[in-house]
Amino acid sequence: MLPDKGHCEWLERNFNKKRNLNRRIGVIKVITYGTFDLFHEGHYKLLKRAKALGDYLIVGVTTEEYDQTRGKLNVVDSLVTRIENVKKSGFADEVIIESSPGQKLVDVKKYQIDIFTVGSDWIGTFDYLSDYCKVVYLERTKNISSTMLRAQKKHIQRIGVIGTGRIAGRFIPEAKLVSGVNVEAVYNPHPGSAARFAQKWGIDAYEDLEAFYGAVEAVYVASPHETHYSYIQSALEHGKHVLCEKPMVLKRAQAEELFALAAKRGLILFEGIKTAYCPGFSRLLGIACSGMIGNVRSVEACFTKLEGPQSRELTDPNYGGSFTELGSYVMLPIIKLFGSGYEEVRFDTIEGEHGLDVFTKAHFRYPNGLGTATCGLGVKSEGSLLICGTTGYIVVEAPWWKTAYFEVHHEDPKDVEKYTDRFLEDGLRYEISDFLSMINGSSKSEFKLTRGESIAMAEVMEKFLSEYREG
Ligand code: C2G
Repeated sequence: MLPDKGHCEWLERNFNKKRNLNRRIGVIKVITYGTFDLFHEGHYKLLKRAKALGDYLIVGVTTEEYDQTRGKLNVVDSLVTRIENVKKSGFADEVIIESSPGQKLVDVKKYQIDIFTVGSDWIGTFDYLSDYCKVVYLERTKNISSTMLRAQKKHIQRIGVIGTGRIAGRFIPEAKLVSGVNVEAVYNPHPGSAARFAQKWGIDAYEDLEAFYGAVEAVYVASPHETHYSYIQSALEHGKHVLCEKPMVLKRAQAEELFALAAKRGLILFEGIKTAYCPGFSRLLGIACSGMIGNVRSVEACFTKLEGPQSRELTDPNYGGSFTELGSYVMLPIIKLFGSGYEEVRFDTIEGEHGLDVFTKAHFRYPNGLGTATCGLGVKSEGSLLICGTTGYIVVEAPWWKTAYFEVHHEDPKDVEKYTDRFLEDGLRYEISDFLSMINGSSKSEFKLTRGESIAMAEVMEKFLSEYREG
């Protein structure tokens, strides 16, 4: 039974009475929350500062289930270990468990909290609690040295970002949800760009590439397409693992050379096409290959995104256009399902200003199947994916590249199976998590986007550019 209004008011009065009593006897109660996985000095300093805000510190440690619902990936330590580490810090007077999203408000009332605090990476998120207690955001620790973790034989990968555009800005909050990585630095050679970006995200700025490489162990390349090749090469030569935004490179030989260099140096090189790593897409491929729709004979993928006429995508005469921008996505299901050995690929395009393609269809012919990859920056269409087989078809709801819902249909229109998966926020956390597992020696994610597949996509990009730009 829900408590009635009168009861709620009584509870409220009672909480306030107890809180006033706390204050009269001079006890200031502080509460904070976290996963506290791979306990490091960022956590230690946060707890120390939290304790210094008052007299009695309560720490809420998240359960595995709650972390899963809020989309935090790769949590390594068990709840018991994480609680023990919080206790060992010596700052917690009481440890509680956080198991659901609405719990903070309930706890603040239940424990008569005076101050709620978390790190500055959460600024604004918990302002709603300020009706009940003071809300303090403590400065997050930027760089985590591994001293504390070395003692536990664990390690957090220090990642640096090359480039400061939109996608780089999406990467940072997503990386925060992957336990075991810490984004610490950003590089951009243009004066002021790195500093502005770093200020926004609380990381270090570099305009000097050597110094940047000195500060990190792995890099995320999110610079303009044509610069990927040289950044990947220099990062690998400096011994850094590389996660590169799509399209990784624009020539087959470059992709081959870079994968060979990474292998020689024992480093991971990973093309970041986010769809390839999201749970729904993996399930979709599994079903398509399982024989549930017979043998796959046709794949049609479409991705359109309208861009303003002044955007880089529609004005850069060399590397703008819809296929360089979106082609990796729409090629992905075709190459995944039919392989890299297409017999023929040909392109139809509609050109806009600057000689750039605003709408492109790439037609793939395989010995036993056909693929159509459609993309547009100046023509809008349904963002659909249709996979046709000899006994049925799969239709993925738009936007299919954030695979969340799809249906398997058969000859009988009533015979439909429905599948739902989660694709959280910008979805970059899945590729970051797989990149990290590969760095840590697991090859379980390698099949999601193989070297051969990345090389085949670079080859198609090269063909397209040689026909439509250089040609
Ligand atoms: N923290 C920090 N510096 C770091 C890393 C983390 O100050 N380099 C802080 C976080 O801001 C948070 C606490 O340490 O206040 C715990 O961090 P996490 O374990 O990453 O937990 P988080 O995902 O931030 O969860 O309900 C959970 C809370 O919302 C916080």
